[in-house]
Amino acid sequence: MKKILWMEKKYEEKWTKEDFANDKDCKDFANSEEATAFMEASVRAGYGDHRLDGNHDGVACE
Ligand SMILES: [Ca+2]
Repeated sequence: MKKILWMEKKYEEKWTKEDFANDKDCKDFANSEEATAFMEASVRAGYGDHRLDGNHDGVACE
């Protein structure tokens, strides 16, 4: 839980609603951790998961 909170803090202000509104692909992220943080933030903001987690295990672009 602490790690998740830290991740959210780390990425908290990285993206705007415009980023969430544009469809993102795995190539738009440096790594899986960043893609997962984006996916979770986008879902929280109501913009969906951008289909970044193809096998639905909660980890994007692994
Ligand atoms: Ca996955």
